Amino acid sequence: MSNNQPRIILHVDMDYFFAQCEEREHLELKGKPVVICVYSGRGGGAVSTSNYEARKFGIKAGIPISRAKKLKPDAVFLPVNMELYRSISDEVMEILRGYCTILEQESVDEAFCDITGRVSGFDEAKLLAVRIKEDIRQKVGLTCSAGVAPNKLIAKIASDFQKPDGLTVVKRDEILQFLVPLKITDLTGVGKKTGERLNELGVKTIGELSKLSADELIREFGQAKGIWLKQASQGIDDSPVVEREGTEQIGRITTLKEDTKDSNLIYEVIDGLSDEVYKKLETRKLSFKSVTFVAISTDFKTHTKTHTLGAPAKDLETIKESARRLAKLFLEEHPVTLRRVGVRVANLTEAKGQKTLGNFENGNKKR
Ligand code: DGT
Ligand code: CA
Ligand code: CA
Repeated sequence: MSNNQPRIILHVDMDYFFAQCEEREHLELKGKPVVICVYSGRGGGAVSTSNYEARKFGIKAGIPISRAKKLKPDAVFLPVNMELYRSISDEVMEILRGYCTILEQESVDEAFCDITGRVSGFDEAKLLAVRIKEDIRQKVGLTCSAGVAPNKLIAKIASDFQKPDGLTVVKRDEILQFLVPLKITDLTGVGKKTGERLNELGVKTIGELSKLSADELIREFGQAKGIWLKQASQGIDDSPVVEREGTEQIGRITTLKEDTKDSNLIYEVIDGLSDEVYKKLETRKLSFKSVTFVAISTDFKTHTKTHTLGAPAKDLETIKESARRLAKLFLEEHPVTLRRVGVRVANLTEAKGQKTLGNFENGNKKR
């Protein structure tokens, strides 16, 4: 790191993410075992994830669907609806972004936030994490688990430490006692192969791993991995939180006052959402290259329509116009009743230079 200020990193991971998204969309699923399935061509397939009710019966990610059906025949089995999970993921990431200086989205359901500059220390960081969890619960309707620590490695292990709806804070001087009893496979980056080899060496816990010398580890696993294992076992990790290019999107989604297919009502809502998206872009001085209209129909299906611009734009009109046009096209193609609608922009870049509005308009009108 370029400065010496101790870092405070927050890691957020959504609880039983795909299954919890389905619970949000289908309230009648609450309390029932829910299994999300990836079906393969020939009627087989594997479990992608399951809610905690289903996990009680031994149904977890990776097992064959046929096995899950034997374990709990009357569980609810649903196919993956990635569009839904992506749009809910965008809602979560947008909230997180509001609380941190840098956000690194690691996967659809988790992210690292560098909150160093936002809080005075770990006590305040804990309060902030509580507030973020509550905000996600209220605005998105889902629970998550969070970890707060001086680096990414420990923050990630901490978020997984108490699940679901957990919060674990590990201060610098607590790192070693936190790590010592944990299994080596809890160390993010120790996969099956490394884990097995370490087991053969009689090493089961991170505490035991930390007792091996760097030389021994390098001999076993090579220079890079050996050094990494030595450092990780002591909770040392200097990797910075970095924004992943291309993953960034800014979106707003809302539930309509009533279910409708009336385009005028929908346009009105889109205009409001476009305003909000624009404000966010403007404060962060970003341009976008694509606009997406998101529609969730009353049958809970999520649909999206995206328009990619010829050149980056940063003006409100382009967002509004594109979103309205996409909505119009969508409603013509799908005469369905809508429950929620959203607008998002993506392919974000820094709005460089002093291009005039005219320039942008010329660029954008050539569609
Ligand atoms: P958690 O975090 O333990 O409460 O449960 P999840 O379901 O959120 O687990 P996580 O964070 O490892 O994964 C996030 C989502 O990614 C999960 O909801 C479904 C998907 N996923 C996880 N593992 C697999 C897998 O083995 N296959 C497939 N297709 N999807 C997976
Ligand atoms: Ca998760
Ligand atoms: Ca995850």
